[in-house]
Amino acid sequence: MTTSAEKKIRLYELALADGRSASPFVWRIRYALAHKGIAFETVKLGFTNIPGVFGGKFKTVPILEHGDTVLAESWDIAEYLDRAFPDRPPLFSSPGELAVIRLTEGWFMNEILRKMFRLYVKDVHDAARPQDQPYFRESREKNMKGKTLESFAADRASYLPALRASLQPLRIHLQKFPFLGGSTPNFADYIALGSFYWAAAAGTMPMLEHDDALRDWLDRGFNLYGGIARDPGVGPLFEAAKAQEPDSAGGSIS
Ligand SMILES: N[C@@H](CCC(=O)N[C@@H](CS)C(=O)NCC(=O)O)C(=O)O
Repeated sequence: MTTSAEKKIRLYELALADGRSASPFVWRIRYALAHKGIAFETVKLGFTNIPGVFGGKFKTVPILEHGDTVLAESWDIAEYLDRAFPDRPPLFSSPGELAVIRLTEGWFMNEILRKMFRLYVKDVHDAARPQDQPYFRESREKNMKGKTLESFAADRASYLPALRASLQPLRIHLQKFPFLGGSTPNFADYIALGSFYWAAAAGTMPMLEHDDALRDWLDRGFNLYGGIARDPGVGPLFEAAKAQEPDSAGGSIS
């Protein structure tokens, strides 16, 4: 009999024109696989390739294939990994932890990721493979009540303050703990970190102020598992430090 560990794992991911895998949902699973120490093969799909695999059964990635098991929906995949690999470090060490992370996921999706999508939707279009761009535009503009990506993104910088403010619960929590999961990272960290990675990989506008208190946690999180999210080609998440304004008297104020 083949054991779980012997069956190959394939992760179907979303590829941008530059070949980078960039999807907040895929990245939480990349983190989850690294957390459990599970090796996997990657299959990169453009947006328009997704209906061409598994007979069009799935509309989105990530899709995970493990032997005869194939499933999509990042949450289902995370739960499956714990079931299929019970001898590996758990993503959810108790039903209570799972429930609280599910709450975090709902909050993050509704309060944060929605705002990130608004800021970066035009960037994702521009970064997508040329053959995926018409599909991406049409599908997103349909959801934006007919507005063009350009008009939707035109005043996007004015939405930054609201996004930054909505990250405050993370900052408060991270004053007390190194990770959202406490002393070690858990799936809540991966949900958030995957989204920040995606914004940096596809975005052209830094999301956070230079001195944002999330910096240390983001550094720790991107460095996990041998620097899983360290990619020198990815854009900055932080604005550059503002140049020191010389005061009008030309001297320092003591
Ligand atoms: N609820 C899904 C969402 C996945 C999702 O929206 N994936 C996007 C990539 S970020 C996708 O595959 N989109 C395909 C499309 O828009 O056609 C999950 O958690 O896995």
